[in-house]
Amino acid sequence: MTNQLPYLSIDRHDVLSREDFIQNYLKPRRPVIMRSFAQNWPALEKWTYEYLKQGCGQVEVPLYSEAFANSDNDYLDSTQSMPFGAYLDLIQAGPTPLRMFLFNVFKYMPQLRDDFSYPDLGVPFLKNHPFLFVGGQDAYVDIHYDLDHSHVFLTQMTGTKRVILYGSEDSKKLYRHPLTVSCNVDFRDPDLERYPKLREIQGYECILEPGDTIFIPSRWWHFIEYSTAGISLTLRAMPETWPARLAGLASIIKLKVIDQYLGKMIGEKKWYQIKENWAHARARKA
Ligand SMILES: O=C(O)CCC(=O)C(=O)O
Repeated sequence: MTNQLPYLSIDRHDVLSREDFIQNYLKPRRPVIMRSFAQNWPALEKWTYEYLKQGCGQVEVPLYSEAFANSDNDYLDSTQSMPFGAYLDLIQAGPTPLRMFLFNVFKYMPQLRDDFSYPDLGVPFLKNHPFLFVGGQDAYVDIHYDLDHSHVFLTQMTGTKRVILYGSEDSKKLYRHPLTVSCNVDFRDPDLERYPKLREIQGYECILEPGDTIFIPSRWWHFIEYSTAGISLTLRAMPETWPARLAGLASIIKLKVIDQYLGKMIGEKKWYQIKENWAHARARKA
């Protein structure tokens, strides 16, 4: 039987002004879904599977499938590669756990940059780093938050996606692995006997449809499941203050470098088990 947690819904706006966004979502760090963010983007019509295939179907792309829950995989580890066009055919043919992560499609099709814009929402967008995410039905991304503490604006272009979010204050009760931005819980069917503290925190859930943009504030945990095959575009923005930006930089150094070093020293599997035990000890105290 599937374990269900009682999620709250996420605010949704057809139109959200800059001021409302800043006061009610950016400053208090609350997620929100907006239709107005991408309303004038030609990309929503133009970026069909066929169009992308014509533009860069031959490019060999890394693919991801393994969860990092229940394993010592890193969420940035790819498992295989294939030409982008063949991969698009694969996801249209039926469900597959294979997905693409952080794909810089603009390197191969720079003209795509003219098909979207950055709305003025009072945040410093990282304009050199728009990324495409593509996945087959049933693919999923285990819960994590972005290592560099950036804000995420994820726009669904085609297909639908289920998103589950938790605030950064819930890290310990999510059994976060120390020195990482991940944890071992599989949110498709969370094991509440093994992770009882999940009952004490409140998560949020939504289904994203084409044209929806979700704002995931800096350091918010996100789990993503492809309800159908689909494509989304993610724009990122730096946190507003310098201390928060420096904390993001420190996070990259601290988490990535130290975690990898200890994994090599101790052995990946043993280090993973140490982190899992440590996460349980911290959750019990939380
Ligand atoms: O939509 C996806 O496949 C993953 C998105 C994600 O995790 C992110 O933008 O940080």
